[in-house]
Amino acid sequence: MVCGALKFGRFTLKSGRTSPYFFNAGLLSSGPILAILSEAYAGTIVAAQQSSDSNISPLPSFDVLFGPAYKAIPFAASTALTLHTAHSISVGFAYNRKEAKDHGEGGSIVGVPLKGQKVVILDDVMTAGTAVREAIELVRKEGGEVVGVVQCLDREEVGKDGVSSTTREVEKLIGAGRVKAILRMRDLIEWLAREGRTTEVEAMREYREKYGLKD
Ligand code: OMP
Repeated sequence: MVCGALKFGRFTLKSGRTSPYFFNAGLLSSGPILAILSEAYAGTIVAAQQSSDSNISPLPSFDVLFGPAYKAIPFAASTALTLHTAHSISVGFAYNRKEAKDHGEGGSIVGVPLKGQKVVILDDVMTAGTAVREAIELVRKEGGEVVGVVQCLDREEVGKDGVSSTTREVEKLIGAGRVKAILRMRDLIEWLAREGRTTEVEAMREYREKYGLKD
């Protein structure tokens, strides 16, 4: 099913970097795509929990999936559903409002309360790590403990210092081996090469030389 979520051209990213590709997870918006995507998130979580790699501690069991507003909200909800129906794992889900509400129940978090809970942040894309850091701070402010991050796409880039990888930097905040992804930039390049899309592969490799992870 083609939904156009992966585009090639010239894009200015949140980090100010000019990228030859852009992944718009907002277009992953149909029932069939959501079913596949939530199974991919759930499968990534389950595999990380069952990891037998002696160098990396497995992802611990957790209580809540947190989907930062806006794009990750439906993904967190559908993955919580899939974890239950396909893997018999019961977790809650929560997300933030971008505008805090000052009436009714108030606050900026919707869904299960995060206080005292083990939380996995589920998000769409990670580049220089600004978005995921904000989410980590939000969860911590609410009294939750972030035990993992699962991205749909890890662009495998360096962080804001331009030296160490964003993944490493985020793992310094939440623990080694705790940042997972369904897809990485290397998977996109491999897929494009298989499809014979040499122009895109070249552009991606050039970009990776400049901003790709170096450690
Ligand atoms: P960082 O905050 O730099 O990690 O960038 C990640 C965020 O940028 C994502 O949450 C998206 O809002 C946006 N983004 C994409 O959606 N797709 C991309 O391919 C690249 C970006 C981006 O701006 O880096």
